[in-house]
Amino acid sequence: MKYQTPSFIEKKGVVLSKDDVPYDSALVFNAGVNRYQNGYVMLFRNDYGFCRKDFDDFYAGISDNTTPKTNIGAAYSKDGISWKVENEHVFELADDTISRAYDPRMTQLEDGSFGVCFAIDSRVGVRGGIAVTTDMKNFDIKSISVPDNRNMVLFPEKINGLYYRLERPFITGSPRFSVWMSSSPDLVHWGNSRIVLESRDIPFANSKIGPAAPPVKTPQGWLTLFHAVEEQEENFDSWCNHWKKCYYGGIMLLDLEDPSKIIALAGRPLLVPEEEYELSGFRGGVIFPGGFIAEPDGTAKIYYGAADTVECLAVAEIKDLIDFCFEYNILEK
Ligand code: M1P
Repeated sequence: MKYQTPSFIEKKGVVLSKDDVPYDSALVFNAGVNRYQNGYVMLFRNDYGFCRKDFDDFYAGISDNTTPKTNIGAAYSKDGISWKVENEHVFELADDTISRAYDPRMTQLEDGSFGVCFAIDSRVGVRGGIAVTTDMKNFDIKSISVPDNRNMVLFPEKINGLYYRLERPFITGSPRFSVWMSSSPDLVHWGNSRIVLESRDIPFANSKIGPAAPPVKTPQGWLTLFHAVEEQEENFDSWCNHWKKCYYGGIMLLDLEDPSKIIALAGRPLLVPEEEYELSGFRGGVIFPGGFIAEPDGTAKIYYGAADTVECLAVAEIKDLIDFCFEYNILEK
């Protein structure tokens, strides 16, 4: 691998997998995580109804049971490391046009409720949904975008009286999708859309990028994770044949008052797939951060899906994350 995860990042390994789920489960990944009551809550993506052999059979021309079904499960933890999954899944969307909702990201809003952003696959394109919940059981859907947009994530505070979200619309005819930002008075009506970051500005992306977890507020700015995709020459070890896309975690610092302005952006990846559980799986080589929690002791927990197969945790000092943005800042010419 041409990059390495910096040494101040401590990878804690897999914290949740299909083996922890008491209902049909093939792949557990791309979770949103937050503090909840006296511990933590995780909403995770649960793909089910198929297994590795189905893919092997598909490529051998024997079967075609490879259409993903997905629901969202909930898990709880006292320490953010050991998790217990609820007996039933908590969220699933499917109707005449929608086939599934996936990749939840969760932000605690100022009134204590949780804004949950999720992607939707539908007959008419990919859409981004926003729901509000207080109990992780009832989800009040506030808005669903027009196609094609996803990877939405809400800021935890209103800025100048408005909600803000990062998002990733799909650009017709280009594989180099960019990160955008919109604002809203009520989580329902979204507008004032602006571009924040272009994929071509990221030295470790030769394809798309996307927003990752809810930004963390620091005195220096909004510390913000994103994912960046670099197509490689070699295949990763994957259920899907010919998977060559490497997904890195990246980090930047956004202006507190105007988060469409980037203060500093590290020109090298923060999280690089290099462990076996990151390199092999449904789609090997994928790191997809969705949870970012600042702890009172100055550390941060970063939760990420690995290889589209398991959910993992990495820990770092917030100070080191900020220093990394400035030390490798590509905006400083
Ligand atoms: O397979 C890797 C990822 O591919 C998509 O990500 P992106 O939004 O960058 O296109 C999503 O399907 C995501 O769930 C998946 O982890």
